[in-house]
Amino acid sequence: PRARTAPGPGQQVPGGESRARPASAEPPARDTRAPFRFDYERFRRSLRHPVRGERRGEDPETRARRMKIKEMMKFAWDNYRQYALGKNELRPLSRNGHIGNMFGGLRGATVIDALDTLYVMELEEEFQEAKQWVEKSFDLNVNGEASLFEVNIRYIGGLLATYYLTGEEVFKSKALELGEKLLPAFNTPTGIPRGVINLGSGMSWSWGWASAGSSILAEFGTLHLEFLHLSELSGNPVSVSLSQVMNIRRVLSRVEKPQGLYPNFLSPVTGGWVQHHVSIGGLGDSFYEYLIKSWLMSDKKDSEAKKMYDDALEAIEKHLVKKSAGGLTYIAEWRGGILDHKMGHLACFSGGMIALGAQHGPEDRRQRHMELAAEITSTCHESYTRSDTKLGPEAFRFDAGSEATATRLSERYYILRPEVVESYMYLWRLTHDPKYRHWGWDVVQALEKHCRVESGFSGIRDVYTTTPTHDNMQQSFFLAETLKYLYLLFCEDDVLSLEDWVFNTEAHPLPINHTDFKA
Ligand code: DMJ
Repeated sequence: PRARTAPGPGQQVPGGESRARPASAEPPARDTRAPFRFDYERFRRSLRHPVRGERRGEDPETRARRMKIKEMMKFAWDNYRQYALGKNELRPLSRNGHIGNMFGGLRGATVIDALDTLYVMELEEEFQEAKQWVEKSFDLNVNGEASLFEVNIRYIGGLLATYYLTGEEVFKSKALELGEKLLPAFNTPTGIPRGVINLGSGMSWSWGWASAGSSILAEFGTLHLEFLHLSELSGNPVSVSLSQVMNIRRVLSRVEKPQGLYPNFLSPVTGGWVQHHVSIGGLGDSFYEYLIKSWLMSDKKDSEAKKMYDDALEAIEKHLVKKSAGGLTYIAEWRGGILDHKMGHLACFSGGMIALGAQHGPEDRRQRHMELAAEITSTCHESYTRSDTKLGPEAFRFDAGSEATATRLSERYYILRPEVVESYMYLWRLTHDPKYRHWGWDVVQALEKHCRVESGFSGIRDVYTTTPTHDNMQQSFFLAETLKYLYLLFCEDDVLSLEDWVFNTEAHPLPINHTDFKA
């Protein structure tokens, strides 16, 4: 084996100061050190548990529930394959495909998002169907406007995870090729990428709806895990993808934070905040998630990420965590110092994140954070139980007499989102309190009753009626996340063990860097 020449995931770029290059600057000089090769076999040997587990001893009911969730996955996949293969998502009522405008001409979002779930659930035939589509039909030579964030978390995340799980080269090479196509988005004066990129021309710009040409915290702050792995697999000792995300980290660690909080909108030109809206839900969410997961993925070496996470959580606890009149703990949003007493469904991932982060630290803090995580998860559970369908709304509020219920017509929908069952899965693994499995099973039954239609699963427009209308969309994250987290909730802890894997924000497992995998 060659001496280690490159930083692994979560470690600093040598020299540490290379900034992403401005649009007008010269391209970075190619690194002249010898390339390395990622040693897949060595990586597999470093895992502490077989990826699909090996423990026995579960009771028949748990097994039956897991099998039921596997059946749901097969049903979702079979219908997608039959009516929409090669499109991005299935429209289960009209039985056709949906392309959408987030993926810049890329197709097969559901295939890529489903791959690792099919693999982990041992749906072998279906996994082979998906793999064949990637080999024969997944075309990266496209020309369209893509969300950098969505392409990264779904496509890059799904391809990387499937490579690590299976060792099949096709997934690695597609991930690397696609990763290269995303790099021009970083050509801004600060190196903070813009949100939209044309995958053909490399031109990038900000979302029209984002204030004053700003970039979104949850978008540029949710690249770190995938880009570190792209760097690790690329064979380039100091890869561009690594220096780009380390630069984002540097900008964020240095910028002044109001009350220690991170607003959601940052200018890619000046590097300053554009608006003081803070949220642990949409627009902010996965930035915080990637801080703690960067530290975990680095095998707890990336202490800068851990400190940023600890400081951010402290500010959140101090300024945003509230208790309702009815005793429910929630995380409010913050608009220039004024609190908005609302939680989005998206914010419900935070129960799992806080529980995961709580595992490491002094005992008193650990206990406080585990309590906070359990309370938030319980509040999110309340948002489900207080609806007629037993599924939760897109947003719920704690004002004007409401307690974990939606007050606006426009916030009553449920689009098969995963965040609540994601928190159940983490809380189950970290506490083994059986209530989390009970709550998860309630969700399975509600999905079957209200979202399962003849040809797939559909979101619903109103969770507060027992006869909801369907939105005719089977979101790809339903297969990547919702069904995967539900399945894992009824697995033994060694299936995709938290000792070996961190889940990206689309639930794609990426390995913890226990050792040096260079050949
Ligand atoms: C997913 O694509 C990811 O979890 C993302 O971080 C947030 N939204 C959806 C699911 O709700």
